[in-house]
Amino acid sequence: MKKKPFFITTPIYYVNDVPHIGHAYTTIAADVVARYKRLAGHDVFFLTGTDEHGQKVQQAAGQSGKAPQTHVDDLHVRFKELWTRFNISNNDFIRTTEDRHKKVVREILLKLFNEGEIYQKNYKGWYCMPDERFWTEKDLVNGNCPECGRKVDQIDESNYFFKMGQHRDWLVEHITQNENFIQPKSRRNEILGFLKQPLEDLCISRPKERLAWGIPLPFDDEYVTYVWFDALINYISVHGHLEQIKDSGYWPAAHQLIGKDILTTHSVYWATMLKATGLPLPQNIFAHGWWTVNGQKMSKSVGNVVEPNHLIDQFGVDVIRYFLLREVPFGLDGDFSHKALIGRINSDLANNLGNLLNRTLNMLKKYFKGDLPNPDTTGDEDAPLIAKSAEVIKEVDTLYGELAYSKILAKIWEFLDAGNIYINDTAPWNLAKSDEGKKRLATVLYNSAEACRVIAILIAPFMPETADKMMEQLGIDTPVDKQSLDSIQKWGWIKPGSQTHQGPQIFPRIEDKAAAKILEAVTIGSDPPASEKKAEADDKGQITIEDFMKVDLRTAKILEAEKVKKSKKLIKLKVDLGTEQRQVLAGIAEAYEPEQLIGRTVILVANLKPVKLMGLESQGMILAGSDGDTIILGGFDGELPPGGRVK
Ligand code: ME8
Repeated sequence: MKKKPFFITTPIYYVNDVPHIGHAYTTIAADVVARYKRLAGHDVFFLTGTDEHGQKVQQAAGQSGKAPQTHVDDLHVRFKELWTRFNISNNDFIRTTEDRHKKVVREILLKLFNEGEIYQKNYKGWYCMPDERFWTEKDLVNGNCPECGRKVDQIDESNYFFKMGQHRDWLVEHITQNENFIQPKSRRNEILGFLKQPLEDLCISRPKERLAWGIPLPFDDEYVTYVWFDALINYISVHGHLEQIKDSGYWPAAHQLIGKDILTTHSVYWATMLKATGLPLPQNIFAHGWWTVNGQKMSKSVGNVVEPNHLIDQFGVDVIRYFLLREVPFGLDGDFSHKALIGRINSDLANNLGNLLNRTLNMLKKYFKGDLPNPDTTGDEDAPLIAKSAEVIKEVDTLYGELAYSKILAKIWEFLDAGNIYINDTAPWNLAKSDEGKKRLATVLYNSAEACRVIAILIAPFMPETADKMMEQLGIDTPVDKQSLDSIQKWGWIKPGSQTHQGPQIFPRIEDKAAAKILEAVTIGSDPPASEKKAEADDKGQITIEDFMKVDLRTAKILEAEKVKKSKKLIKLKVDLGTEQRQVLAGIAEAYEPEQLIGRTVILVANLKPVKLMGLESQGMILAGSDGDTIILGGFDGELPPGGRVK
C-alpha cells in the first residue's frame, strides 16, 4: 500500500548569527512529529533550512568583512552541524541562495506580474531596517517601529507591490472556517483581530542601490526581491517548479511550525501568496511561544544566549530534547534555567525512566541470567498494566494531532508510573523465594520488559538515542527507527529467550554537589555572580529577579467551584493548568459565589508546597487583592490560555 505523504516544516533561519536554543526548539519539535509519523507508517518529508538573503544577512556579512556569499556559505554550516548533533532527521535542507530555490521564486514573481497581481508605484513612508518592514505613519508607536520599538527611516522610492489587500475577505473566512489553520487558538484570534483593519498591499521589492543582496526581479533587474517574499517560497521550491509541486504529493503541508514572532508573515503574507499562485494553503500553521532565560529575553548584549552545543556537551542530546518539549506546553512562553533542567533530569529521567529499566534488567539478570523468560498465565494483577498501555498509545496518537508535546510526555510518564507500581505491587523479590512464585515471576518480569519496550518506542521520537540504548539492553537488535508503531498495538511482541543485558545507567542522577557546581558556573553574562547580587539586594530589603522567578506564577482556569462545608471562608476549586488539573482552596467564600467563579482565568502560585486546610489538600494559591472586607481576584483584561507563565 502506498504510504500517505506527510510534509512538515520549520522556519528557515537567518544566517546573520549562530543558532541558539530558540532555533533548536522549533527544529526539535518538528523532528519529533516527523519521527512519530514515520513510525506510524507515513511517507514523511521534513524540511528545514536557512534564509540567506536580505538586509540582516548583508549587514552581518559586512561586519565580518566577508562577501555575502562567503558569509552564508560559512555560517549555514553551523545550523547543519547543530542539527546533526541533535539527531534531527530532516529529509532536505534548503538554502535560499541555491539555484533550485531562486528559479521558483522568479517563476512565481513572473506569473503574478503577468497576471496583474504585482504592480509598481511610488512609495513614501517609514521603514524599519532590522525588521525589513514598511510602516505607515499611523502604524508607528511613539515614532518607532510598532513591532520592535526601534527607530524607523523615512523612505521615498518607487517599488513593486503584491496586491495582498484584495485577499482579506476570503482569508478571514478561511481562518474562521478552518479551526486548525492557525493554532493555538489565542494566535488565531490575534490574526482575526489584525484582519479587522484594512489589509495593505505588500511591497515585494528593494531597489538594488539600497540592497544588492537578493534575488533580482525577473521583470526589472534594478530591484531585488523582498526577503520575506523570497524566503516563504522555500516551502514549495523544495518540491521543484510550479507544476511539480502539485504532483509531488507533499503540498499542502500538514504542519508548518513557527515561533509567534513570524505569525503574520506566515498566516497573511504566505497564505495570500499561495492563493494568488493557485496553490492550496497549509493545513496547519502552529505558532509556538518564546523562550526567555532566567526571566530575561535572550540577547547578545546581555550575554545570556543559551548555546545549544554547550548544553549538549554538558547534559547530552536527549536530555535537552526532552526538557524543551516537556517543560512548557507548546504554544506558551517558557523560561530556560539550568536549575529546572537538572530538576527534570533527576525526577523524570533518572528516578522514573532509568529506574524502571534498571530494576527490570537487574532482576532478569539475578533470577534468569538475563534470558527473557516465557510468560506463564496472565493474571488479574497484569490486566491494569496492559490496559494502561493501550490507553496511553491511543491518547498519545490523539495528542500528536494537537502538537501537545508536553501532554504526550506526561501521558507516557503515566505508563512509566504504572510500570513502576506494577513491580512494587507484584514484588518479584518475594516471588523468587518459592518454586510456585517463580512461575509468576517469569510473567511479571516478561511484562516489565514488554513495558520497557513499549516505552522505548513511545519515547523514540523525543529521545531516539535513549530508545536505541533501551532496545539494545532489552536484547532487540532492530534500531527503533526501523520499527513501527504496529508492534506496540498488541501486548507481548517481545520474544521470550531474548538475551537482555544491563548496560550503564541511561540517565545518572546529578547529585546535589555536582548540581551546585553547574549552577555556580552559569553566571549571566557580565552580571555579578548570583550570590553577590542577592547580598546586595537583601541589604536594601529588595529581591533579585532570580528570587522573583522562583515563584512559579501561572494562568489557571477555574473548572469547578464549591463551598467547603463547615467553613465560612473557603471555596474548593478545581483549576486547569494546561497540562494538569489541581485542587486549590481559596478564602474567598465571603466575596464570591461558586457559580461566579467557573470559567474565570486567575493567577496561581503553582510551586507552593501543598497544605491541608479543613482536611482538604490545597495544591497552590490564587492571587487576590483586598481592602478591609473587600476581596477581588487578580486576573487579566483579555483571554489567556491556561498554564502560561505570569511575570
Ligand atoms: O525569522 N524562543 O528567522 P530567525 C523560541 N528567517 N523560538 C525562537 C526564539 C526564542 N527565543 N528565537 C528564535 C526568521 N526562535 C526568518 C524566517 S521562514 C520563511 C523565515 C525560532 O532566524 C522560532 O522558530 O529570526 C522563530 O520563529 C525563528 O526561530 C526565527 O528565526
